[in-house]
Amino acid sequence: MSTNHEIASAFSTIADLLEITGANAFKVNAYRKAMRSCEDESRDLGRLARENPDELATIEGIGASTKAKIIEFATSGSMGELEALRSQVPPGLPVLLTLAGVGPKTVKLLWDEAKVTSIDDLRSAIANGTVALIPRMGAKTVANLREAVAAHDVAGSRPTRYRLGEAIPIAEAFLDRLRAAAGTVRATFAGSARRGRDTVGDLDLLVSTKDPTAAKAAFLAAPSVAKVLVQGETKCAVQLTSGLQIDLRIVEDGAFGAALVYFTGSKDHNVFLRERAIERGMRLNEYGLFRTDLPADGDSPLPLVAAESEASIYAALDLPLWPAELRESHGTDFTQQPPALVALADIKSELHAHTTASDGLLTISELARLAKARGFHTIAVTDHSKASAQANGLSVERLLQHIAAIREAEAAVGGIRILAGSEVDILADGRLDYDDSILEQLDIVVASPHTALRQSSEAATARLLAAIRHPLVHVLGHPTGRIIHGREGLAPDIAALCAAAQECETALEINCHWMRLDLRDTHVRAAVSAGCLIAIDCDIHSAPDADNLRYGIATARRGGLVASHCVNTWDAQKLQAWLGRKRSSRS
Ligand code: DGT
Ligand code: CA
Ligand code: CA
Ligand code: ZN
Repeated sequence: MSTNHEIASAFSTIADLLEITGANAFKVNAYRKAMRSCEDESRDLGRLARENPDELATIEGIGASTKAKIIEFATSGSMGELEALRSQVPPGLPVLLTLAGVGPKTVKLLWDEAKVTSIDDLRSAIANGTVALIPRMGAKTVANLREAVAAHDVAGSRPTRYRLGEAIPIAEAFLDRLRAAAGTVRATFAGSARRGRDTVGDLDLLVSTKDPTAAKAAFLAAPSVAKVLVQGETKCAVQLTSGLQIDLRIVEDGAFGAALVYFTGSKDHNVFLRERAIERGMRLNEYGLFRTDLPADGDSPLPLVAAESEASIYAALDLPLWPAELRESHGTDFTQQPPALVALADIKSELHAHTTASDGLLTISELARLAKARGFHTIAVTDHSKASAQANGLSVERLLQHIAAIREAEAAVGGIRILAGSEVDILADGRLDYDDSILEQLDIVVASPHTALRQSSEAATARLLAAIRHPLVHVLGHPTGRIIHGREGLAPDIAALCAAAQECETALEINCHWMRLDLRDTHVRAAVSAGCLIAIDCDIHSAPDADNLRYGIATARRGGLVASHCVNTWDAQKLQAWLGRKRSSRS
């Protein structure tokens, strides 16, 4: 996956540098499109380029020229065009692009008109007033630049995106404030957070109200606000002490649906919707969908077609209402009916949880009661295996005692099936951490990689394939071991894993913890198209971990997962039958 990310970022930089050096927009857009395709691709592009280069041309958004560059990168580790473009601009110039809200257009203007080629240059050009004198440079842009330089000086290298599970609780807290304000009708979050991306650049909130002043006041007065960036009648923005930015739009309730469509995005999806509107003689913007094809009548406003709800707008565009998580640009045909995506309420079991026996905080009974309170029919106790010594992994002897304790707890708690399981380490060479004779005694086996997470893609593929094909393994836990903003994790051949998992009826896990979200969305998409089973599990170590389910669901939905392929949605009987098929020697 890191190769894909490297190629995507090379394309992104090429696009930026082309724009700065004044190349035509068509070429710039082609690189941006290729960049998104590379980010979305679940197969490793480096491997594909080396082993099956013709396949590259079949990827939506990859043309002859970008295909050649992927091959060049895969074989040489660099791209000649990128190096050439870099040599055409001063070395400090690309750094300006890392400033918040500063894009290539502004950088080009600063360079052309004020000879600004570094952040230091920019700081002094702002201070001595040169920047304000640049033609086509508005006062607002100058203010933004000043903010951005100041933020850069304070924050240095803070990660620029926030993890979903860090951002959503903040969004909810702000929405609570807005809902409590006088006059509020509806309040929700939009943007990438609503689309369920694993990280968000900023939060986008939307409120409809009869009292905009009250909504604005409630928003700006939140204690975590460090700085007010914008405070207009319909538009506010703040930066929190954590650095996270929140944008707020205040609208009349009649236009809530139009605003929600617009601010949910993605930008590409919005472009698609607007073009669709134009084809039908209409115009779509954040205020509504309007007719434009009626005879002009002086200055009277365009007739409104729809604005109040998302459903009314999609319907008027002759489209099914697409779930926010799928409003991305994967070459989706939005005129087709979307899949009936898995939802939070479909989940009926948790198959990956730890207790005080290894590194969890809950006893078996506490865990079982928690699962019962959530309406689950089954909870699996899957403590760590012996190789995970740092997590107090269980020796064979302790595991056998633990199984007995689980049976006792099941009888004592009542009303919920407690599976005796283990999260067994997949050792670096693909062997499992317990012998088969031990694994056979467990109701469920989750096999996960915890160590050697920097091994080669080839070694990782072989290692994980061995676990998937192991006849006693039910679930492959957090398959890559990535930690968002922490470590890349393994980069296995996802297509090969999916093919084997499908064949062996081994479920691939979406680990719901917001630091993991592993499988990630693109991997889920590959798994869904291969027809794999998916487990959506919270990897519970303490009670609040169970609340991470929503992030795993969001990831599953981004991958197009339907309930029938998610083992956690099955009733007890169907789940038991699947678990039992991998224990046929005992039944
Ligand atoms: P992020 O914040 O980087 O994780 O991603 P988003 O998708 O939340 O992007 P953001 O916050 O810049 O804008 C929120 C939504 O507003 C975006 O998904 C679509 C809409 N939007 C913002 N700017 C534009 C634009 O220039 N054109 C169009 N068509 N839509 C825009
Ligand atoms: Ca956003
Ligand atoms: Ca935003
Ligand atoms: Zn684990």
